[in-house]
Amino acid sequence: MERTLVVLKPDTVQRRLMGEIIGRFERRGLKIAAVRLLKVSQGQAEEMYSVHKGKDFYQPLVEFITSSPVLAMVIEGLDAIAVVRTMMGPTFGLGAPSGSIRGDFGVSKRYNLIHGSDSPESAGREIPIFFRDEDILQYSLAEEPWVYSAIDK
Ligand code: IDP
Ligand code: MG
Repeated sequence: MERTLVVLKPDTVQRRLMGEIIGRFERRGLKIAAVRLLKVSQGQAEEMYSVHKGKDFYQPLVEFITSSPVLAMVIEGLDAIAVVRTMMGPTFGLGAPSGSIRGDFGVSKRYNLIHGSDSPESAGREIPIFFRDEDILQYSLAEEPWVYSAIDK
């Protein structure tokens, strides 16, 4: 099983869309392995977005992500990184297809509701910014045998 970092950004929390978005992940069969509501610090924001340092949208992005609480999660599942990215949709809400999180709930470039790791390397770097190893739980869900068949794993 693969793990990914998901951050529901300040616009999601302020617009009371957390439950709606978490519900989509649960219904898809993904497992929540850790969750935290927190105010992102300047240092955490700089680490999270280090790959964008120097770009014109970097500074306002750091200001946005530190402006108000976020909900950070570790989500686990088969191919979780790609599955979550597909569910998120492309970066800018205006062009994101209906059915995706960004396409259903937003029209903005910066206020695009959600962050999801884009590769195993990113997930490995991003998860420890928000979670200690012991905060990530291993447990089984009763319905799991009905989410994955023998040929899936
Ligand atoms: P992603 O979130 O789809 O992976 P990235 O290119 O990694 O997109 O950009 C990180 C975040 O920076 C985006 O989610 C968005 O909030 C913001 N962002 C990216 N490009 C722009 C831009 O051109 N203008 C304003 N904000 C941007
Ligand atoms: Mg990205």
